[in-house]
Amino acid sequence: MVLTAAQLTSFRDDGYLVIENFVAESSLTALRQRAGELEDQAIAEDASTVFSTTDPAHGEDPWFLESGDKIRGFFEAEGRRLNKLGHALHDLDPVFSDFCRTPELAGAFADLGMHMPQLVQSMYIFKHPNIGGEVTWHTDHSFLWTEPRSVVGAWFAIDDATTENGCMWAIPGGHALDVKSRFVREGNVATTTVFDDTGYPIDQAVALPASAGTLILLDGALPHWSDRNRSAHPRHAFTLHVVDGTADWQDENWLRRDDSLPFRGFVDA
Ligand SMILES: O=C(O)CCC(=O)C(=O)O
Repeated sequence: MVLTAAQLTSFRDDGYLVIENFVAESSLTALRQRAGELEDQAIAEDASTVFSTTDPAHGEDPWFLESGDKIRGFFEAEGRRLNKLGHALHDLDPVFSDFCRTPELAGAFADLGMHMPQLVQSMYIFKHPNIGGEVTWHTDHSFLWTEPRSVVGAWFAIDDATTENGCMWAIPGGHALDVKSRFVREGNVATTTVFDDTGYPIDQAVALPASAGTLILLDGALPHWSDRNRSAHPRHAFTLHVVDGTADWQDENWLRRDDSLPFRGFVDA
């Protein structure tokens, strides 16, 4: 067991679990360095697009829609820096794959009851000083839908994340609410279908400041948010989304894979 009984209870009750010191400093350094190289490469090639969660236009952007089985850069709206890299870092880059495929992380997902973990999506989110954008309130299930719901997010603080530089926020127990929207792809367009436009009770949200090396596990139905970076300090984070292969992945999900790159687990079968 990687997670204690108390941690499992906390995850079930709150919909999230904060685990400090999950990642060794050397692994953080390796990931930060590799992400920097990939950012430099993306900027040099200028092969990127602006990404903003406040702008639904990315649902029609081939650069985004075709990135499920690639490593692509997405620019901030201001400045020539990346908002993020996505979305198959964990399968295409050995440094990212090694970071994800550890016995500790595999054990944590096994403890959560995931029978056949499939690593479907990864993002390195830079949130650069002063320009790093907001990630609007959402649930991960809306984007990575399975029947039944199974997605769990593993969010890693690569830098210290604070309320000033854009740490995660979540609504404790919010995973018990019905998911209010779904991002549905038809052909080359993905749009959000809203089931309930009342909004999440964000007055109940709590900040989840996290020191570098912290892992936050997030239930797929948990509403979460991060502010833009209002500080002079970077807030790098890496996030990995895992679904259960025993649940049915929905073909209407925006994220598509070429047959040559099927979803994989923590260890090859
Ligand atoms: O890193 C962030 O600011 C947001 C990440 C997120 O929303 C996620 O991992 O689902």
